[in-house]
Amino acid sequence: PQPVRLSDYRPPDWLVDTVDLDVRLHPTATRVIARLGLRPNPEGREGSAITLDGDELALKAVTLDGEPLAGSAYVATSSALTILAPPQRALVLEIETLVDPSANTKLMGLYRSSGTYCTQCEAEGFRRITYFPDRPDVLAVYTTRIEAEREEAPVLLANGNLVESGDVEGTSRHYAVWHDPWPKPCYLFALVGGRLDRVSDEFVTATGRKVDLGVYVEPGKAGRAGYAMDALKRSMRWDEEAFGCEYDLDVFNIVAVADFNMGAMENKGLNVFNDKYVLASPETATDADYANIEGIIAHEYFHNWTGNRITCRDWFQLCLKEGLTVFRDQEFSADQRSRPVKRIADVRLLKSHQFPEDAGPLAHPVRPQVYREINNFYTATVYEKGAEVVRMLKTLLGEEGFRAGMDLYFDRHDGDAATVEDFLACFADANGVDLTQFALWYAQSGTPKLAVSGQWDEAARSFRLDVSQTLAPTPGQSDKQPMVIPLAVGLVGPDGEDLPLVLDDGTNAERGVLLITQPKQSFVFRDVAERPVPSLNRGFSAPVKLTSDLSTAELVFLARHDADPFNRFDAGQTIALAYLVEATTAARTGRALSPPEALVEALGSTLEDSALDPAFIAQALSVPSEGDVAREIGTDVDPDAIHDARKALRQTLGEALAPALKAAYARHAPSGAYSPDADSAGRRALRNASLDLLAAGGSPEGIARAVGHFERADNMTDRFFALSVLAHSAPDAREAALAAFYERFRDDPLVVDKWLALQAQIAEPGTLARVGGLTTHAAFSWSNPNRVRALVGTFASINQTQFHRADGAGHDFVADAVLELDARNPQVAARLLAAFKSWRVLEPGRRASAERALRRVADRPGLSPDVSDIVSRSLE
Ligand code: BAL
Ligand code: ZN
Repeated sequence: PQPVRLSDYRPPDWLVDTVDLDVRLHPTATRVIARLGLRPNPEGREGSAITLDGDELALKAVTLDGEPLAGSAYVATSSALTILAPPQRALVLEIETLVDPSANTKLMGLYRSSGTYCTQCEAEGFRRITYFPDRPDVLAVYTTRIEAEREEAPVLLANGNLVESGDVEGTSRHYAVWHDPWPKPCYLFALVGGRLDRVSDEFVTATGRKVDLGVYVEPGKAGRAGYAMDALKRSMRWDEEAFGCEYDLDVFNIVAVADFNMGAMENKGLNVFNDKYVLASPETATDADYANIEGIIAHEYFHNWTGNRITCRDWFQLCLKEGLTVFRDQEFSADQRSRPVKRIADVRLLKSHQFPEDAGPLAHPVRPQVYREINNFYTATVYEKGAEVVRMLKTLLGEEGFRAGMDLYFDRHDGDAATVEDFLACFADANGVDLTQFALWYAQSGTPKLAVSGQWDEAARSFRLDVSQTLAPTPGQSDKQPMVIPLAVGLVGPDGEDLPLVLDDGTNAERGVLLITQPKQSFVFRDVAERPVPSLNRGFSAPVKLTSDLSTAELVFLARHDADPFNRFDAGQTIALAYLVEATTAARTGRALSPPEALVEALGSTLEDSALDPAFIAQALSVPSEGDVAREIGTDVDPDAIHDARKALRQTLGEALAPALKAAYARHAPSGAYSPDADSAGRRALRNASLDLLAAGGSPEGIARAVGHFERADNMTDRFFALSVLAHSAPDAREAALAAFYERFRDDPLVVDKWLALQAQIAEPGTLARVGGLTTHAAFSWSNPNRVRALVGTFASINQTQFHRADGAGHDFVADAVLELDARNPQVAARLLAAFKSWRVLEPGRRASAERALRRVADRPGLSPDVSDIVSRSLE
């Protein structure tokens, strides 16, 4: 496909004010009649044709102002319908098309999931329903009539409010008419038809609007939708309180479907969800599942203002709604749960998913300048780094300044299709600041590196921090400019208390934040009578890779005393990471390695600090992943050596900390029935982390404890965690436990996904054959994205030793899977292929096999635009 460039943006030539849809559902021949109220755009090109996008549509009829159009008056191709020489005035174009929802395996446009008709239109799926100017800056008011067999689809839903419903006289069919008064781009269109159960509730908004809430699920699953409904109501209240955003329709519906490319979709008033992010019960969902449901329900709801009321001018502005909405859902979850633990989890996700993206061939700015396939830009960079950029704005402007900017954004741009410039201008105007340099965060890709060193001058009673920033070249960007980096810092005195941060000019570092804007800068703090330990990038105030001259002893000190919980956690991780890098080299060279005493000391203190939140301790006990270590090493990576080093470290920690771990395990035994609340989840997390380290060495005692934990578990969190411990650490107990688990949950696809994913992660040579075998298991299907992601996606993204097998068979397997999937579902195939994103850092043998696999994919004729884009960028 031809590249699309931001610099080529032009306003649409024609606007659509109203869309009246009549959708007659049929399993293989759904008839769509679209009546579009069009008018020339005063800002478009004069006298232009009407060009509408299309994809896999069968055109049946076209009329203009009620008159059939002569064949010579339009051109219809597979990708466009062009009305030639239309009158340059307001007109009504009616288009009749046929689509086949049952044949739609791409899950874009109108398709069927377990018999339910549903739609997915973002980014460019609406053109698979009818011909339309499929771009986010064309906003229209939609009225949707849906008609279906009553027996097949008793529930008929679309955006907005229900205005009419009834039987189609003399037939077995019925209909419903929905009207959405809020103008919206077509990517927010949705309809659903099916046999579904409903969980009902209501919400009264701050100004007294009563909203009917519905969560629709497959028959028999309503008992598992209660938590999602509860999360929805909490989200609605929170958005009023935190941002003054109130809901604006009489109805808000959520529909859970089993086949879905994404996590969920924020269609106006009718969110459609992957059922993985709706359905939960103590027996089937883990604490992490509950937290994800809460976060994603909130995310999609929050889009109602950041995405729907204010949408994006073009797809380059995707971060405008996604980064901002991720930031908002992160804040919501932080308020509902433990703020420090949420921050730790978010940064872990950023580092594990976004940092490698930013460091490899798929690196792109938060706002890309060019794309060949927009589906490939729903990335960790746009979402997670996009959220970090918004967070930095808040750090720079403070709570009130940030809120003032958001208020102005909602005020100024309600109803608009906006840009990143519009967004930043609101913060600049509301605060009287210049954000020109800050805007580089949207334009420059790559993770900035920050090197910091400190010097205490005893005689002058001062402390100097020298900071330098660099940003390495990334694809398409060889020269970089210095970024604005808000660096939150503390100076921790010998007693563990923070010292005042008075700069040498007598000013205070505002809110403890140093503003880095130059390649090199120094900051001198005065009245520093004793040697402090600097705590740097507190709360992970900027998404940078920071190196410092802190000694291991100073890191241990911070792990014990830092008032900033994130840095307290991070100090331990930094010690562990440095040790793992050294241990990896030792594993490859056969060199001797000293024991990890500093880490044992730091974690020992953490475990024994009764003032700490158990969820925090659990995070601290979780040593950096194999991917984290690979990224830290950065070149000539040998995944086997990393795995061996990490395994040995976990075993050593389990042994050295055994008494404290056993005590923590015993102290956090369950008391009472399962509850998904954060405190209870934190206790389980610490108990399970203790169980895990105690079993890491495979000792009979540790394994027996895990077997008992598995057998006695009364909830999925404990049961699955114990199963994971057995799968990874107890080859002899593994198979029986896996079989028992499968037998118990074989009829529950979402739980079977856990079973598939766990087996895909086992770091043993037999795993590839196991995963290959599972692709023919009755529980697996190439058609369901959740199954594919659970089995093949987990193998490729988590199992570093087996995906990157030295014989190349792991790479070949994933390449074959990509090719198998591509004809069916290009989006899922492309996402899977992106697992190769760090291939260039591998040692030469593995690098060569990854390249061979990528070239084999690239050479396959007829690749989808999605896969072709990822493979060509990966090889560039
Ligand atoms: N807009 C796509 C799904 C999401 O980010 O909410
Ligand atoms: Zn989103």
